Amino acid sequence: MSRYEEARKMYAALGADTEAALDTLKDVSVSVNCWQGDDLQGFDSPDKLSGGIQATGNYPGAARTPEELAADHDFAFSLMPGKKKLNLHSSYAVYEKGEVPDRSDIRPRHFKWWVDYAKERGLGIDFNPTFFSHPMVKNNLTLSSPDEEVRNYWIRHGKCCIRLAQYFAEETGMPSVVNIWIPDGYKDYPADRIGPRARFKASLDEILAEPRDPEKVFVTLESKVFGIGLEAYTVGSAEFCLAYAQEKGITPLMDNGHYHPTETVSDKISSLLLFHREIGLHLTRPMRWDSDHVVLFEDEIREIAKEIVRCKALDRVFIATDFFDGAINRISAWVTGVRSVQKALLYALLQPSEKLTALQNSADFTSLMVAQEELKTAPFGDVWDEYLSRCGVVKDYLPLVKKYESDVLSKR
Ligand code: RNT
Ligand code: ZN
Repeated sequence: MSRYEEARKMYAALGADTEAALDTLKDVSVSVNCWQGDDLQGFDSPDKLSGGIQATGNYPGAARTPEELAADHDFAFSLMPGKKKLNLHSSYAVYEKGEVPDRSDIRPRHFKWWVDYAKERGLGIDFNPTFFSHPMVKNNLTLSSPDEEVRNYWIRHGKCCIRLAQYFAEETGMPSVVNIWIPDGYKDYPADRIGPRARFKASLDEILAEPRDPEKVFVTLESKVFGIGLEAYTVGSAEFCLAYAQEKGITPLMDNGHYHPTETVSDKISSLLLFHREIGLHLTRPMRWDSDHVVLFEDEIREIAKEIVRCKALDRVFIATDFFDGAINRISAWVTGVRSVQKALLYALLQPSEKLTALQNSADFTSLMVAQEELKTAPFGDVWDEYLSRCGVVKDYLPLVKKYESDVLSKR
């Protein structure tokens, strides 16, 4: 009997159906953050990364052009099983030689290059306005700035991005998630906390006035607790973003690096699912702060995946990765991170949720504890390997990444 056959029987004895799990997983799409490929540098501004976020490390071979980034995507995607979506930032616009980039006037032609790329590969596109790493971010403020010139510049940017998402959805035939996150905040105690939030609210209202097809374009709003250099106050806090999303009927997005360290996103998912048709997630690995380390197959990511599965919400959660590590081979980082998310989903699909819930409801917490512990040492790896082989993806990707590094990356 093959290892998988053996595992299938062992899981069946625990109450889980491996065939059903494998079948479900292959249709779950993960939106892959393009910015792991170049430490979030983008193509439209020589400015260093700013906005309270940081990529650290100077591993050689980062993509410098759309062609290089696309080639790296192709290679990385070939090593990831399952469905993928392309997740772009507006800073990855492709300009003609001599054209001066202007984020307040980005048009479909600046993204036609990526649309062609996506269409050739049958990929959908998610999108992010880029409210950072730019000279029009003044005093760390964008949509909440008291300077109307600054605020209006970024409102125009937001509107452009909604129009672009509509264009992506129409061209690819797949919905486009357009995620708004602003870095705005203060390093030290502000004198006025409500003013910036009121301006942010008014700016969002203007951006959302942009027409769009709500079945094709999903606007998400991402909150944050604090950023580096912005420790005292964050305009787009959790309360602000949740209340705003609720009132305006847009989609809340939670990044699991954006909460106080003892809060867990896994515990928040069920609450939001009771009040929103869809929710968005940015999956990352915060190491003591919002460090955006590569996602690994760890407890909290498994717990997040379990919540999505147990709530039967795989079709209501926009799952995206958000990490950027410049200290290691960036392609390996991409593959490890995305595979970790997929592993967590498979792990979650192999939980006998109904049986466990029945134990909880009958208050048999002793049996619940034993059953949950038992599952941790079930032969998960054999089911994962089976998934990779059914998807036609190699298990041991590192030799291929090393070869790509010497053939391609080392020549950059
Ligand atoms: C920053 C947010 C945001 C960015 C990306 C690049 O803290 O998490 O989502 O990481 O937009
Ligand atoms: Zn994020």
